[in-house]
Amino acid sequence: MKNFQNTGVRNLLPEGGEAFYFGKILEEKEADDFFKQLYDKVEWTQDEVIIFGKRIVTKRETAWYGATDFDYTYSKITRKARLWLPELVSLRDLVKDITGYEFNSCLLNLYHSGEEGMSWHSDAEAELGKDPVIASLSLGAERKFVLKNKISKEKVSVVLEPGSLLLMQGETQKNWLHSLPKTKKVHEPRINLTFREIKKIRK
Ligand SMILES: O=C(O)CCC(=O)C(=O)O
Ligand SMILES: [Mn+2]
Repeated sequence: MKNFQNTGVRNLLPEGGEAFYFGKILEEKEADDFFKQLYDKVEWTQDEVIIFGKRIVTKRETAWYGATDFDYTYSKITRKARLWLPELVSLRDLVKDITGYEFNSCLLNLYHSGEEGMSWHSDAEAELGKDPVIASLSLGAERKFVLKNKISKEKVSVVLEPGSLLLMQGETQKNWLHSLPKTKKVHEPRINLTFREIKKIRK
């Protein structure tokens, strides 16, 4: 596990995991360009979730990309990943330069406005292995991101700026939930990229 404390990047969590907020790693113009390219080029699909046995289509759109067309299961639905786009390779490599971590897949989320968000969860799918490292890059509208300790319920929030990077590692997924709360204050879209390492590739 990598330690970023001496780079001036602070761990937001008081205990039980590590969430490092690196702030903006892209200049405004670059972040804008990536937003536009990904908005147009990514094969967005509406997210389907199963709640109490019912299939519900959410407004938020998602897409998975990676080095191979592996199968992934997300909210109980299995789909095939698409092959990296050049923009995703650039961002993946930038994230590697900054964090030292290599990722073989990326989940993208498109929130059309503050009316869309993501409810409390942890990223603990078996494919990610124990104590996954997740690098989250934000583009577009600024949104609040909240972490909540599973036992103490203590909350920690951070505003994810456009072009910024957040890295979760260690026991964060085991001990903390996270969410992107809905808000009436935001009317602009946001794209979030979470780079992940799928340990067991299924095809
Ligand atoms: O949009 C975000 O910042 C969070 C996304 C997230 O938690 C996820 O995709 O698992
Ligand atoms: Mn998540």
